[in-house]
Amino acid sequence: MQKKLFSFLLCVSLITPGCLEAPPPDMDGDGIQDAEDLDIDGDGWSNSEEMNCT
Ligand SMILES: [Ca+2]
Ligand SMILES: [Ca+2]
Repeated sequence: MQKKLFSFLLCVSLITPGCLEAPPPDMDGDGIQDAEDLDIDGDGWSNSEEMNCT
């Protein structure tokens, strides 16, 4: 009984954080979050190039 309760709580604790946390922003949807993506909108121009040429 105790073991069952423990595994139930373990499952809940593993599943719950994933449900509550919003996924990281990913503008172009390539699976690389904006914070780490060198080309956040996926148009082939890197972020630094777009800063220079709008
Ligand atoms: Ca991305
Ligand atoms: Ca871009």
